[in-house]
Amino acid sequence: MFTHAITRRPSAEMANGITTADLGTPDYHLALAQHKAYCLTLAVLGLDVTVLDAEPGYPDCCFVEDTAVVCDHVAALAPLGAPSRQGEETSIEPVLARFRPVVRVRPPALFEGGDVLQVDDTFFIGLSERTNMAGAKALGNTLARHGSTWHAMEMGETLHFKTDVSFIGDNTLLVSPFFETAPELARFRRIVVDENEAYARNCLFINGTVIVPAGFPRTLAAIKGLGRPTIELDMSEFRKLDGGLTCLSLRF
Ligand code: CIR
Repeated sequence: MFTHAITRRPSAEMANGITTADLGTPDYHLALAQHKAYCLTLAVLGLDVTVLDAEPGYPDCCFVEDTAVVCDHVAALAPLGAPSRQGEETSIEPVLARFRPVVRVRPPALFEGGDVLQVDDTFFIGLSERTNMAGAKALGNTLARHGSTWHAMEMGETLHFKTDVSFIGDNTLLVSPFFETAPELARFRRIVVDENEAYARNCLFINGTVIVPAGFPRTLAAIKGLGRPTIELDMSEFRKLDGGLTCLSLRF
């Protein structure tokens, strides 16, 4: 069960965030409203939510997931792979330190939390343009010292591992076709989400409920078909910056 989340409000500078999407400029005020709904949803699902202010100079700072990996025993602070985001982790450190001992991984090892999927005490670490093998090893070895196992995962051309793979409980993953047969994921039931609903591969599983981005009816129906409670959230403004549901929080 998760009991806590850390989020950070969108930045008034978010229009300058990194993006590969061709969906237009995010509307800051709408993003604030969507963020509020997101935080409220986590609270309704039982989490104590710490909401941090946006950090000047960091247009992508609301995607707080990328700044750390938090497990039961330790929080590993990320050396972020995107140059414009390096430094976002600094102001997260004292907040995490209230809950966990914090270790810092340092460059040239690089990782971003969006590349790290935790299922119980196994961690899948995607090797992306933001996460290198040195980063995966440094993070994996830190987690292993606390009894976890980890796998480095080769990836296709996607931003983060969790852009393509998310855990929705009951031993089930939503995956892109790229991961349909990945041997490291063989023990899971895999629901393949095709290109038409690619954004919905990133869902957020919180204490038995699956939060699904609004507007992806086939993925929603597939999850409901498993008998899972679902909540839909409008993520339109974060999607314009390549951000999904998991990106907006650290959960532990
Ligand atoms: C970035 O490119 O870093 C942001 N615009 C989006 C980060 C999304 N984070 C995530 O998938 N965990």
